[in-house]
Amino acid sequence: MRIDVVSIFPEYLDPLRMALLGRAIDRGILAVDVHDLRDWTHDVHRAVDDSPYGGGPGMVMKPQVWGPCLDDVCPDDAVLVVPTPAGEPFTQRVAEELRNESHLVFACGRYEGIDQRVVDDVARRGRVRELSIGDYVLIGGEVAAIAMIESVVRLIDGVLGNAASHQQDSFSDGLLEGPSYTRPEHWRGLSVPPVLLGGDHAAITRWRHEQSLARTRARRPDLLDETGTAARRPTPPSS
Ligand code: 6GU
Repeated sequence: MRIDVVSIFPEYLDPLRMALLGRAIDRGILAVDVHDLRDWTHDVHRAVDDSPYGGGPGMVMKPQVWGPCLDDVCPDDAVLVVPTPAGEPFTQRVAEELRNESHLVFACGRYEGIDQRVVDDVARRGRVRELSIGDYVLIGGEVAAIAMIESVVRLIDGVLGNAASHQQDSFSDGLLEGPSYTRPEHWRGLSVPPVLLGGDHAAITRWRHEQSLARTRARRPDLLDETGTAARRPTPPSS
C-alpha cells in the first residue's frame, strides 16, 4: 500500500516511521510520503488560509493551494481521506474497507477546515471519504490521520507479527475484548481467574465470551442490539 499525507506540519507525521509501521516501510509492504502543503504556494508569505465567506471566526484553507497539490499527489485511482470532525465516523468497518486499497491520500486541514470545493473537485474524478475519529475536536487532521493509518495498516497481511491477532480484536466481532493476564499467578494480593489456569479450552473460550459481553454491556451498551448480542456481525476472514 502507498500512503501520501499532506500537512502544513509534516514533522507531525514522524511517528508513522516508528515501530510496526516503520518495519512495514523497511520491508516494502508500505510506502509513506509526507508533503508540505506550503510547497504548493506561490506568494512570498506562503499563505495557505484566508477568512471565511459569510463571516465568522477562524480561517479556511485556500482552494488555489490545495487544488494543485492534490492534482499532483492524488491520482484518480487513489482514495482521498479528509480527516474532519464533520466527517462520517471512522470505524473498524471503514478500516477494513480501506485496507483493500492500493493508494490512500490524507489531506490534513488545520483551522476551520478546507474550502469545500477542494473536496467536491476531487470527488468529480475520484473517491473521497471525509472521516471523523470521534466526537471531540482536534486542532488539525494530523493526529486523526495517524490514528486512521495505524488502524488500516495493521490489517495488511504481514504487518502484525501474528496474523491471527487482529481477528480477535475489540470490534472485530462487535464486542469489546475482555481482560488479559500473564505471570505471576498472584500479584499484590490479586489473582489470575482460576479458569485460565485449568487448561479446559472450551471453558476458557466460554469465560472469555462472558467477560466480553459483560464489559460491552457496562461500557458500550450501544454496541449491543435488543437481544443483548453484538449488533455488528463479524466480517469473514479475507483470503
Ligand atoms: Cl478527523 N479532525 C479533527 N480536526 N478533529 C477531529 C477529527 C478529525 N475527528 C474527531 N475530531
